[in-house]
Order: sequence, then C-alpha cells, then structure tokens
Amino acid sequence: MARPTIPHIPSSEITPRTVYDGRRDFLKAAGFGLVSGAAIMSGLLPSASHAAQITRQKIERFGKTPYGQEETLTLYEDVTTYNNFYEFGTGKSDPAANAGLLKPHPWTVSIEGQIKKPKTITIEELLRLAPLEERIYRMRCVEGWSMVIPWVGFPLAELIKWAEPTGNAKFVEFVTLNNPMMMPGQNLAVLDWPYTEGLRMDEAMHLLTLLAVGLYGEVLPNQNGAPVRLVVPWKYGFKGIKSIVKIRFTEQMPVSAWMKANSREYGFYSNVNPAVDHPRWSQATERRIGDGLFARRRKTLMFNGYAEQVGQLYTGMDLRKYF
Ligand SMILES: Nc1nc2c(c(=O)[nH]1)N[C@H]1C(S)=C(S)[C@@H](COP(=O)(O)O)O[C@H]1N2
Ligand SMILES: [Mo]
Repeated sequence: MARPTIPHIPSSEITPRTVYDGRRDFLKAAGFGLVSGAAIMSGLLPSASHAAQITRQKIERFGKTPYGQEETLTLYEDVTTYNNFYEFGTGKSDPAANAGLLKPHPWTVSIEGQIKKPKTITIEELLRLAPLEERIYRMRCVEGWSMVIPWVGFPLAELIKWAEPTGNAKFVEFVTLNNPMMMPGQNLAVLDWPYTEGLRMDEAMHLLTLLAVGLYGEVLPNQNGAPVRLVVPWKYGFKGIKSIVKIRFTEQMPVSAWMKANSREYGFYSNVNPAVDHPRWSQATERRIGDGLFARRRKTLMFNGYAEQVGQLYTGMDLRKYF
C-alpha cells in the first residue's frame, strides 16, 4: 500500500531570508495573527476529510532532522481521526467530530511557579523561541496501539531555558484549557478537569521531549492538541498533554489527571515498559495503526525503543514501583 512521504522542503527551495521573516510567514499562514488575505489563501489547502469546514494550514518553515527517517508513517487520515482527547468525548472519532469548537487562537500560555518571574507567552511569541523542526516519533498509547507521527515543534528545553526556573524547580506541571463551551466533554466528569500532566525536570529538559505545534508539515489539527501540545515519545501517549494553557514549575511531584482518576493504574512516570503490565492488560505487544486488524501485533520495546537515549534518566530506579 502506498504510504505518504514526509512533506519535504529541499534546502534549495528555502530562500535565504532571516529566520524572523520565515516565522512571520508561518504565523500568517497559520492564522496565528498578522492576517493578510494572500498569506492565508496561500496557506489553505482543501481538506482531504469529509468534515468539509476543516482547513489545513501548511507550516512554511521547519528544519529536517534524522529522527525516525527509517519509520513508515501512520496515514494522516488515521493520525487525525483516531484520537484520544477526552475533552471532546471518549470515543476515538469524537475529537475529529467535535474539536471544531476549539478556538486555538488567540492563545496564551502562562508560565508560573518556581521561576524568576511569572510570565505569559502568546502562541506567536512561543513560535519565535526556537527554530521549528520535524521529528518522526513512534507513539505508544497505554491502550495498546501505536502510531508513527511526523511532528513539527521544538524541544521543550528551549522554553524552559527562556522561562528561567529557579533551583527549586524539580518538576514541570502542564495544564490543558478548561472551557466546557469549547470542550463539551468537560461537561461530563470523566476526569477531574482540567487535564494535567507532569514531568521530572530532567525528563522535561531531555532533547527528545518536544513542544509540538504541527504534524505532517501542517499546523496541529484541533483534535491533535492545537495550538501547542507535549510529545514525550518514550512514555505512554497520555503524558502528551494537548492544548496547553499553563506550565508550572514545582518542587513537589505533580499529581496528573490520570493519577487522580486511578492511581493504581496510572503512575507519574508512565514509561513505556513491556515488562510492567497495566493491571488490566499486558503491555508486551502493540497494534500499529495501519497494519490492519488481522496483522500480527508488534513487540513493544523498552522505553518505546528510545532506551539508548533516555535509559540513564532512570538508572537505579525500580521501574515496577515507579511505573
Ligand atoms: N488534554 C488532553 N490531552 C491528551 C489526552 C486527553 O484526553 N486530553 N489524551 C492523551 C492520550 S491517552 C493520547 S494516546 C494522546 C493522543 O494524541 P493524538 O490524538 O494526537 O494521537 O493524547 C494525550 N493527550
Ligand atoms: Mo493514550
């Protein structure tokens, strides 16, 4: 079956502009402000999906990286219609159907807690913090399915350096938008809204940890967590909190929404680990979306295959205890 290739901008086609100009183009094309009719028009592509009103917006400038070049990408259609985003319903197709209610701009992220000075950053400013790059990551949901997604973003470490946390900052907590008008799933008490997540500071600073603003060379679709979400490829998908409005540096380990909901089943670390089963099912294998329902399940790899890069973060820790 034909697989899509990664959107590719040959370096020969990148005009020698300043980075700043490039970003402005992206901001315009993304509808992130500076609205100019021509720029917007050039950024709009007809949607491939039947949800007719959804527009797809290209990201004009991002660097290529070697991450995941050997992987077969999960189809765009699957990445954007088979989602977990409980703020829009608990069914896999609910987010694609309902996330049109979310207005991802204007958008600001407030940065608080153990930092020199609390700040708020607009999505436009955030996009200027570091050059955007594309990274293809394997993603593993705790439910037992996996995907390969070409993200566009930059390392969370860049934002953390800009935020200037104090020496007391040991963890980072993330919070999703809390707005039942835009997120109708929040009218149901499935989770204690807003959705929250957390990382230890060294996990947050690890260069594999991304703040993503796009996928497949385009601005994040709402159902994938527009306008900005976390991507931590060695952890179960639920650590990848979507539509972030707050980042808080803390001394104490944050309690995530899933820990609150069920601390027996969901711990703070949530590292992909085929040797530590979920209390209700095995984590030894996974179904790669796109392989077909009758395909053999794949073996799940320690740290989702990123052990070489992240294993040392956990030396000496009992990963059965710190699951
Ligand atoms: N705010 C929020 N973030 C969330 C979720 C959610 O329900 N709400 N679901 C998580 C889970 S379980 C997964 S597997 C990933 C799915 O991301 P994707 O739909 O972009 O593949 O998002 C994570 N981030
Ligand atoms: Mo998940």
